[in-house]
Amino acid sequence: MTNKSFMTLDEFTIQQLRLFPGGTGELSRLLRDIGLASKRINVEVNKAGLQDIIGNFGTTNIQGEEVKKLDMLANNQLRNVLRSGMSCAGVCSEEENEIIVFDDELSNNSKYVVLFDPLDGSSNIDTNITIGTIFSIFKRVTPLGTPCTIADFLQEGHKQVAAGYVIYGSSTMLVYATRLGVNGFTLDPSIGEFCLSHPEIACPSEGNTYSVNESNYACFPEGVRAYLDSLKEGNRKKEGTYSLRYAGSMVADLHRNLIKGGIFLYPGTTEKASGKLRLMYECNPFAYIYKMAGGKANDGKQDILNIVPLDIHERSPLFVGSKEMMEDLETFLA
Ligand code: AHM
Repeated sequence: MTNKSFMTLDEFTIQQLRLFPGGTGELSRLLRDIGLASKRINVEVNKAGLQDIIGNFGTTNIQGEEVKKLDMLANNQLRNVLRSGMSCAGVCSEEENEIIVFDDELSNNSKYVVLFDPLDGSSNIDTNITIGTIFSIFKRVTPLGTPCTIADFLQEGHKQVAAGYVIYGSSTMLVYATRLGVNGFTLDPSIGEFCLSHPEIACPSEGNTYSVNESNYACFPEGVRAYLDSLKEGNRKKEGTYSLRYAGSMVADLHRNLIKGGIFLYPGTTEKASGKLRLMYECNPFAYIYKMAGGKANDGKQDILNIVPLDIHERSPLFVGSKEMMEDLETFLA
């Protein structure tokens, strides 16, 4: 096999910048910073079993969930790298109670704020199953030169300027979307760079896979149950039936479905009407990525990207996937 030369993440973002002559390069710098933080997280994830970083940190987050040591480590890496990069005005993390305003001269003059789930699927850490980092970037609505405020973060998903994820799997990949499209970069450990391996990702309009925690079936809304029943009967599939694939780590499930086609469902239940997933750190970024790749996402009633957030930690049901599978689901939910 010959070694092809792949463009690095930095080279790619600089090339994209050339399409916008007035661009300041701030977004490119932010993506570089997120890339750097995730390379550091990747190192820790890779040797987690060899260090005392598996298990609980000993606290619970604002959602009442146990915080893992690696959750905290990843959170601090992202927060610190983004703070010292000075290309964003502040951040907001699933693991922090409040927004973090950087409030120094350079940061106050930055156009962007970043939201992230530092380590999604963290209940899988202890068993070496694929986990990920998810991020979302908004342009500020408050004036440059002032510290950012909560209003900069509480924006509808369609106002994201970029969103992406890093998947710590059999290889480590960074995938991000802007209105120019969705591109995937695989970490080449020999040079320590993310390299463009999956240019212009398009989600197939149909797939063979559905991903859902079916143990909650009895508590799902009727339309969701009817849709799942139809999948088992083959639904509109011409041959065979669908396969259920659920890692319990949404980055893994949604990455597979993005590349191969499929649908992911995390509905509300009779006990938890809004489900489990967080609008700002999980639903919005993936809804944006799928939309830019030709897929769709909704909460059962409306496009995820149109939800007006009221709280940085609010939850939402999530249905996201290949366009035709989503349209089919919509007929059951209607
Ligand atoms: P986390 O933020 O505690 O990691 O939870 C989010 C994860 C998602 O990655 C995954 O899709 C979901 O929780 C799985 O939940 P469940 O175990 O209820 O199926």
